[in-house]
Amino acid sequence: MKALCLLFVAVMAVGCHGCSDGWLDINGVCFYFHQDQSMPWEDAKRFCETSGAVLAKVANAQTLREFYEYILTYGLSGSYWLGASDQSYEGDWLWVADNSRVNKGTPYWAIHNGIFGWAHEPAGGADENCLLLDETRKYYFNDANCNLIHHPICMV
Ligand SMILES: [Ca+2]
Repeated sequence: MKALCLLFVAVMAVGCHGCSDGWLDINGVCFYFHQDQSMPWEDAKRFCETSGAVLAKVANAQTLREFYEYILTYGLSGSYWLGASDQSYEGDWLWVADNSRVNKGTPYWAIHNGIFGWAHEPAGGADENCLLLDETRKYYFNDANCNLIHHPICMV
């Protein structure tokens, strides 16, 4: 998207407008937080795809930080589905956007207090195979049951 914008500017010598109104622009990647829509993970994935988008990928720590700032700035609530799961192979988390691996640990995943002290999510095993930006975990990553009803974040 960014490269396309730069090319467009270079060739046409006009401004690049980036994301559509209501979309969050992070370095030319556009995100929409659908707070008015709630559904299971598979439906959220399809919901984004039917509009030519994809369920969101958090590509780096800056994206996670900007998501959190956006949520605070606009007073959003609820938890949001992200486009990753370990449904194909337990414990192997992949982004649907490009089939790349989800980074583990800090600064992405929430921590929980288990039998052996503090540990990072994911901890749900085969019952929790979908990636949630979890309101109850200060919007860090958490593995959740895919049938739960949450809001989609779409990405183009
Ligand atoms: Ca799992």
